[in-house]
Amino acid sequence: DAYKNDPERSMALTVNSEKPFNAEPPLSLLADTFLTPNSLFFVRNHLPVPVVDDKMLKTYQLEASVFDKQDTKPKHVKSLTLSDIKRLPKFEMDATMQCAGNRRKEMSQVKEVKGLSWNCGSISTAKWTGARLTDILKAMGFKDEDFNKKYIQFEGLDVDPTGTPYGSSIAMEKALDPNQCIMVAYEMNGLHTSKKLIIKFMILNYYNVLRTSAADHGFPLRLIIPGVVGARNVKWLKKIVLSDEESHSHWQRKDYKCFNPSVDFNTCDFDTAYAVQETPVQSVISEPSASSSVSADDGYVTVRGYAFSGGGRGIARVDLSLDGGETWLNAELDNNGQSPYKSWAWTLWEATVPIPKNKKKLDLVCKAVDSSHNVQPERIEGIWNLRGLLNNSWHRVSVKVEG
Ligand code: MTE
Ligand code: MO
Repeated sequence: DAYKNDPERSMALTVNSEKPFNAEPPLSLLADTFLTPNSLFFVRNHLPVPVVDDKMLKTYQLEASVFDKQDTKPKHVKSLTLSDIKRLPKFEMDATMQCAGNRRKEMSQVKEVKGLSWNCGSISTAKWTGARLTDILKAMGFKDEDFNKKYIQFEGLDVDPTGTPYGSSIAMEKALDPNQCIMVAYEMNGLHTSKKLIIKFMILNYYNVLRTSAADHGFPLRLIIPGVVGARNVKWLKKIVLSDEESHSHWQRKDYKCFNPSVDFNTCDFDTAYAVQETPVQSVISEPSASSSVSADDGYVTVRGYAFSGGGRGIARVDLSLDGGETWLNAELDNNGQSPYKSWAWTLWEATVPIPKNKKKLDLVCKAVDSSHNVQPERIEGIWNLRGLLNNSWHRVSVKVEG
């Protein structure tokens, strides 16, 4: 069993698949806090979690090189140890991770799609601490001409049965742009490898709990490309390659691509389709939940949720409807003080509104507008794609009114 060394997980997660492990927090808890506790952070693994023991940590090296198709072997091979990386200027950022498959379940209800049946919880937020990717590349000693490549590729420690690792790539211009805040994290909500806490928790005998809570999310190093779909944020980061080619990883080339709604598995051409990168504007109602009811006697109902957009675009507005989208009101936004063009984390929103008289049912709908005035599409049909990716249609929740 290749998964026998997988870490323990919180019982609170809703499991979509055991091997590989894929799970999401309950929607009712998700938007309770700006930062998602590590034990509740959604998990999306394609492969077994790699074993990283103390012995391995001592000799852990992040490797990097320049490599192209015509090359017989990698050029300018460099590496840094974990302590080298921890000595670089510390960079800290709150960022939301969202799987491109978030809300796939709703898309599959329109027409069958291939993929894990995620509800609205394959999204979570953490405070990441680490070093900027550009600082790492500079410290490795790459020269200007090495950066004249079109792409930068990333590989994880996790491998498939043929020994091929999980991988991704992004454009070099993006990787080198300091405004994109791309980083290699060694702490997640302060609990990744923070020595002080480890000592404190070792005394409390919680050391292993801590270890396992970060094991699923990339311990000891995890790439964070904020505002870009989860798939490019390589966990257990081991290797970087500067190249004129995109990553050869299955998940870069043969997956995480969208097609028009008429394209099926017989007609899709993965080679010419664009690889998904920045995530589109999204919002979800986390409370009340779909099967619940509200009491007319209370007079008011509080509706809450999250909103998020890719590329650092902040949330300008969340519109809420109680009548299926006929009329709208504005929700109150809490973006935790993020700047509108560098919003790497979600915005939580809330509205307390009078329950309309003589209604048996409320048809709640939310839609967000980002700082570029991108809006969510009303219907799924127009964005349906065979892999069920990037469902950001209006989110609808109907609740009964009692009394
Ligand atoms: N990195 C590696 N090495 N292996 C993986 O399977 N899954 C990706 C990404 N990085 C993955 C990976 C996908 S599709 C997503 S959505 C995010 O990690 C999920 O991150 P999380 O499990 O920390 O929530
Ligand atoms: Mo994902």
